[in-house]
Amino acid sequence: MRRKTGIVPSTLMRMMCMLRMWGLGAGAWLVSGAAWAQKSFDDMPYKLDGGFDNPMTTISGITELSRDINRLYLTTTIIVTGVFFAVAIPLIYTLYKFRAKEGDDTPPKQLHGNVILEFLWTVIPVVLLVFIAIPTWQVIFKHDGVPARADAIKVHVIGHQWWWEFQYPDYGIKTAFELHLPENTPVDLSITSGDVSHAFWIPKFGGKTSAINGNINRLSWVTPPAKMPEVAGGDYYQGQCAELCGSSHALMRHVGVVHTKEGFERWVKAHNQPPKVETASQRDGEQIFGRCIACHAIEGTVSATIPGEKIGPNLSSFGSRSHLGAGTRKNTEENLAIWLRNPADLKPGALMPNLGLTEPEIKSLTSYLRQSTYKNY
Ligand code: HEC
Ligand SMILES: [Cu+2]
Repeated sequence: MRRKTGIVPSTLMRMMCMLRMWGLGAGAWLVSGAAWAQKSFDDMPYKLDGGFDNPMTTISGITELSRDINRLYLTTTIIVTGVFFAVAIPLIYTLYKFRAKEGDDTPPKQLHGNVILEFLWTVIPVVLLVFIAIPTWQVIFKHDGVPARADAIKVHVIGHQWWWEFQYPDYGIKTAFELHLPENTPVDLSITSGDVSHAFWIPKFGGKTSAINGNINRLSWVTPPAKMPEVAGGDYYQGQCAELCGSSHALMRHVGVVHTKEGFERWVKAHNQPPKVETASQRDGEQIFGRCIACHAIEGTVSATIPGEKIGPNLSSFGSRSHLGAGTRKNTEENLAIWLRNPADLKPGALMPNLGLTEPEIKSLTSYLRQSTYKNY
């Protein structure tokens, strides 16, 4: 006997009840989970200071590369949405139509070995993959195959545990954390690592790229127009190391700073000027800096004449950096003092040791280092 009514409404009711219970359960989990996450965040000893105008997002890209990648995502999403409905609708229909019915024990008709079906569900996915592969190749070759433009600014990007170094071979500049660039200009980045693998990534510029020791990966984009008046010191676009590289991986940020052309030229001219030593305390600081020069250099001072690779960031124009410790904290006098007292207080595993400096020494050093700024010129 086949029952025509009754089964559907009661099944639906049961499903609705279950969904409601799941919903309530999931809601409770979400609320308590969010409260727990907030509390753990508040209790966390190592926090990042904010203060950048541009959030890290890939969906509102500002370079041609990031827009091309987004278009590719959109194409793929449209195709897979079509596939989803083409599979889900017949599936739901089939589940309903051929469900087990009371009093009907006949086994369903078996379709094993149907050549036409086997052929179709092999060929259709192949065709779909080709439709996704073609635009993917186009984007890869458009941005990867072209030789770097002759007018491009060359920058060597080196990932270190746990900070980013930027070297401008054409300008003799070495810096950290802030990748300064002129607006509307092609940039040719050669990305590598000084130790373990890292990944360079400014989401709004697009093109997350691995930084691998002994290997150079290229990335290029054309910078967007500068938005802010140059007095503000350029537009800051946040980036973050995107490959787990050790205990301070999450505290390894970088920013792209886009200037007007004149602003960039001013930055280039002033960057390597030595700190202006004006007070007695700054003179002391300059002296004490003698203990740091095995690992750090400041252009235009003795420290820069010592040969060999330095393991710490170049501190020329350090006073102008918005943040210190690869974006861990805002670059203020107090935070610099905390850093100098014991770097690991701000950053676990920081490869700069606690140098056992006294408070007066720290005061002189902060006063000296804050003089090393291109904004003074
Ligand atoms: C043994 C090497 C070493 C010595 C010695 C050393 N540093 Fe460092 N320093 C580092 C490293 C490595 C970093 C990067 C740490 C990080 O961000 O993870 C660093 C970072 C810094 C930073 C932050 C730079 C930035 O771009 O945010 C400052 C400021 C600094 N050091 C000052 C000093 C001063 C001042 C001294 C001397 C009193 C000193 N350092 C001695 C290795 C050293
Ligand atoms: Cu890293």
